[in-house]
Amino acid sequence: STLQATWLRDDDRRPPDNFILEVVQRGLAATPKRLPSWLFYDERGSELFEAICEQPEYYLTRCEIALMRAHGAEIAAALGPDVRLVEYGSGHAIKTDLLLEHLASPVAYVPVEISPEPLRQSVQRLGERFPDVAMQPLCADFTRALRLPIAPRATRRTVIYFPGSTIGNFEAADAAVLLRKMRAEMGESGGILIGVDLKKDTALLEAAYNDAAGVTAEFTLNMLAHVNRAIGSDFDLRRFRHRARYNPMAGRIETHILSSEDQVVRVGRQQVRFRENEAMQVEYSCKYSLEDFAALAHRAGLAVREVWLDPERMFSVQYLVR
Ligand code: AVI
Repeated sequence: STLQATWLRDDDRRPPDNFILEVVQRGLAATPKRLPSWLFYDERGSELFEAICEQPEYYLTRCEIALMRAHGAEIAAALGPDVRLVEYGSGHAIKTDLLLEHLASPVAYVPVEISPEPLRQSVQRLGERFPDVAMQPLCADFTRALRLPIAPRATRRTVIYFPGSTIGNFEAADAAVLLRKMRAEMGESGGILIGVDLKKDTALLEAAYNDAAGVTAEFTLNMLAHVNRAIGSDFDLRRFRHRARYNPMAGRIETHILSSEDQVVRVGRQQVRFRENEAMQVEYSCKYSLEDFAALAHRAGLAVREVWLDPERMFSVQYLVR
């Protein structure tokens, strides 16, 4: 195997330990209260997200996989030979096999993931399955400037792979900033292969974020358990609940944590009051039409070269170039 010893970890740029406390206190001081969605992803949160992907109502993963199966060869042809693939927020890299297996002579795979354990497992698995592809894992937060490992000499282009519609979790202005950062990282001849969820019937969208088994609700409330563990706050999960609704004007699912009663929560040295039914915003999942997304790409100095859709036209995978 060509599994390289490049186990890069941006320890020197790791946020200070009180970073989460500062973020939470700032979010709770805002009106309305809000917490950033990256706080979902502790170990339990990542497990719950994987369970969400298996819920019948959460069509995103199913449709994207069907799409990659149906169009893998065309997608690979668009990317061309000798690609270095950089995957943002790779997690367990469940869709990556479908891409690597079709690519002509892929040179290297660089999964960028903040959680070390899924990163280790995915390079182990993919390294065994694709022994000719150099595995260059990078343990880092993909929203920050990345120090990508040096590309092997045979690399013809760098393609950034960003599946799952994670771009939807960024508000438009932040999404444009992130796409611009990718544009710089992929270089002149590079590209971005990105999964983008599409606008559709409100009932289907809302069902996807309110599964009957309650996995999404558990995922949402786990944010409070994560915060409690990280900063010693005393959120009582039984006194809050999950709410996800589609806002058609903004074109996004808006997820809130609602306080079921009037209560006070200790956060660091502060006592924070929640009114009954007060809603704290924790996630946006933006949905795009093909035109909306082309306009966003344009704002970031990118053009949509190709779009692939699943048979039900629920989800898209798009190839962006300069
Ligand atoms: C990771 N991200 C694309 C998911 C989404 O659909 O916005 C996170 C998620 N939140 C609730 N369900 C899934």
